[in-house]
Amino acid sequence: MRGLLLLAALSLAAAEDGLDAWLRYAQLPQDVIKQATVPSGIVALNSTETSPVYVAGKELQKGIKGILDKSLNITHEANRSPSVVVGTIAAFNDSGISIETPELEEDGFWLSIKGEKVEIVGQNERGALYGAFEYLSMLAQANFTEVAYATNPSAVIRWINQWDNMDGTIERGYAGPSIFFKNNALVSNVTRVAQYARLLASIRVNGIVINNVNANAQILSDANMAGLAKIADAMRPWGVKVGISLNFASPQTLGGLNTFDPLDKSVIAWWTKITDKLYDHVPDLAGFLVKANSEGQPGPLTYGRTLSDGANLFAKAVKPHGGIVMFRAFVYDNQHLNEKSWKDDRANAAVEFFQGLDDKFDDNVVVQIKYGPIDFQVREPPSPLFAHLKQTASAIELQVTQEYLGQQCHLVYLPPLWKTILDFDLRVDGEKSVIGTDILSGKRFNKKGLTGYAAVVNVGQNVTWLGSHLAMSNLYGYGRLAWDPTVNEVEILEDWTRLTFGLDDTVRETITRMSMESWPAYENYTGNLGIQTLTDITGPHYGPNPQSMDNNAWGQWTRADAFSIGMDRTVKNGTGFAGQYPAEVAAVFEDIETTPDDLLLWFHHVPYTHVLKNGKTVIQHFYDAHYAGAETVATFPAQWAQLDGLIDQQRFDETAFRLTYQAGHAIVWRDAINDFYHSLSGIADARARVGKHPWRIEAESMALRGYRVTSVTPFEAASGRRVVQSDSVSGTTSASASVKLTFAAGRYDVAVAYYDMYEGRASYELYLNDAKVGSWVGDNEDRLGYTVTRAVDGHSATRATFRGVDVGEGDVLRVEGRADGREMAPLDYVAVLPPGVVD
Ligand code: GCW
Repeated sequence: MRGLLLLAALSLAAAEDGLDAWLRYAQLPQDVIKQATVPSGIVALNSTETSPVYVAGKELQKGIKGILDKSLNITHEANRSPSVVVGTIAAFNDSGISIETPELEEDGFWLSIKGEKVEIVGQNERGALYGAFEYLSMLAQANFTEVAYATNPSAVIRWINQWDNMDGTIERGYAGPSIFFKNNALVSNVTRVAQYARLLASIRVNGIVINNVNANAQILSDANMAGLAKIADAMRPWGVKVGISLNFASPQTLGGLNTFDPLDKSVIAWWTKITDKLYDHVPDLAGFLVKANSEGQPGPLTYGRTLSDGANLFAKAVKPHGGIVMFRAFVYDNQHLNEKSWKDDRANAAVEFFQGLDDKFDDNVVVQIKYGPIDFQVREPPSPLFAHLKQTASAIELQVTQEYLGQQCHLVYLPPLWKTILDFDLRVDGEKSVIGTDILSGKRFNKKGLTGYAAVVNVGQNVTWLGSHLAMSNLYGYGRLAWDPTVNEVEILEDWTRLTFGLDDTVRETITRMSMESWPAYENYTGNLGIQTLTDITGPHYGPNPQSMDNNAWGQWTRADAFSIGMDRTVKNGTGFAGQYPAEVAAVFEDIETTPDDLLLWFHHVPYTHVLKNGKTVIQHFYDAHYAGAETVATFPAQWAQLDGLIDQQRFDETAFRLTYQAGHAIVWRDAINDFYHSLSGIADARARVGKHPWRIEAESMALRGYRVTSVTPFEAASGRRVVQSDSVSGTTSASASVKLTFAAGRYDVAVAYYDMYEGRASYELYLNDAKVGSWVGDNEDRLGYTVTRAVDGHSATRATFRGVDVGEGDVLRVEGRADGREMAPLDYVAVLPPGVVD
């Protein structure tokens, strides 16, 4: 028996924690290894330990050992044995190895695999390292084909923006504290920083801004400059340059000047001096990122100067050092937008603020534009600003951080969303102007050779980097698309899955299928038809709260009333936003007939009874989509269960937990949004599901002991608008809610809907006729990284499900809840679900 158990344990893959992400170099099966032709040694044409080529040599050694179980020696001089040789074009030439490569661009490389001879030639050191990672990626996927090709990046800027605060917190961080900052200083232990740089190099990211765009001027203190130098030293061998975000008011707040006017001589002198000093510490600093005059941040407009005056101030300071300034287009006034005015529109802000400035920016300024005109919503049209900056260098800002997209607790694979933007043809001046291949590549306009990509990423100390194993496909996908925006999103996923979880077909097919279903499902159960995510925009941006979108100056309005919904952004009758696009595109969005359904409510204000191109009314589409979305993710736990034993237990269990949570939270979303619009419009669901839950028993209707009934805000965050909460304080007696079941005897799944808040770990027990079915603790704050709240609301709403429970007619079901801290063991309902019913 013992022996058997041991064997079983050995045959399971060793537990993995996710730290190595897609760079695991897991050993291939012996029969597969046999098919590989392995070079007899490694030649890295640079012997300086901090050079990317040296690092590439080490990485090749590590990878080949891991994947093929072959130990190879590294030398730094060319020799006659058939080796894998890695170096720059210049180094190849110097060492007398004749190579014939097509023209390579900055960071590009040539990869040639012929028998035991492998040549990896970089245009620069970074390119050589990228080529080494490419070769290893092929080996790890058991791809032993002979190849000879060159690849060049679509754009020179491929950056990450961390929104890390100096106190170690991360704005919109869901994976633990910062790996860069602690206690208002840069960290001294840079182990994770170097590991991160390795991951970034493998996806060809070449720059990172490490502090929040809501920047703290203290980043420029002497001590912090020294700390920054250490970070840069840790990332440099991986070809990743470091940059920082600046606070526009620093000359005043840090420098003690009485102004931060960008045209003031003392201000210019201050920035010049501080920049020179920074470059003394970090000679290859990538540059600065600036958020100005946005959401309360200071900027040039404070002094009646233009945005270009502001950007050029920094551009001039970094110019002599070869640095660039990423100046964010996310400029809007969140104080003075007024929903009462039909023409007010936050979406108009970027183009309006940058109007007339196209020829005003210095050469080394890059305007960084969020993909959509509002803010990383589940669906947006592309920012029209991409069509307006013809002379100014520009970059797109994407968000790997799932701020409005489930905060890494929901699986949402983002490349398909990004592709709706990258593949969009803006038809500037009537000519093909696809955002990815024409505009961001710098081919369509004279962009001064500077274009590209930035992604907001919230990597934290969590060993999985993003808090979720599956969320990592978004970081990987970002790098792949920034290099080549035409690469197919399924291909990206399949590569990532093989690298992350191994070569099993079921694993690859399952993860690919779920991931490809995930964004459409998320859109279905959150906000449809271009109405935005419908989350709590004044709070955590996580759970449902549609009414938070309106009646405030944030400008993410839906203009929903009892009869109609949507933003009229037409020129003829609305905010005029549609007219910011080039003529051909403007015409499509101006006309309700040609506006695609999925952006209908972005551009038009219509009655709930408006009939869509798919034949449904707007309101019925809302209802149906929400049911469909929740049903799709309800299949995720079962899809994932197929992988039990095919991947390691640790990542299997951690992911199973999140997918089960997501399935429950999707029902929270579904019911909240449907109840809200049902109550607002008074229009019934044609399929009679909304507000009807035949398998549900509301907690407030159960026999209660020690529980009292309370209402919730927003009302739609609770089934039946009410919940029960324990009367007893933390740790004392438990409260109970019980009910005699009247369902026919049979096997059911029993779900308990409850709320899991911050600062409290209430415990629960579920009984059937005094026999315990199961127990759980409200400890999501320890297990999931989303922005937790202290309230009974759409963020804290969650479910515990017990599958396959035998229920007899007349059985008494009882939930016991024990309060802890602020968490008064809140219960919403119990659902006794026949197989296949999602409710
Ligand atoms: O969407 C908003 C976020 C803020 C963020 C801001 C920005 C860093 O909610 O957290 O601030 O966008 O992009 O500047």
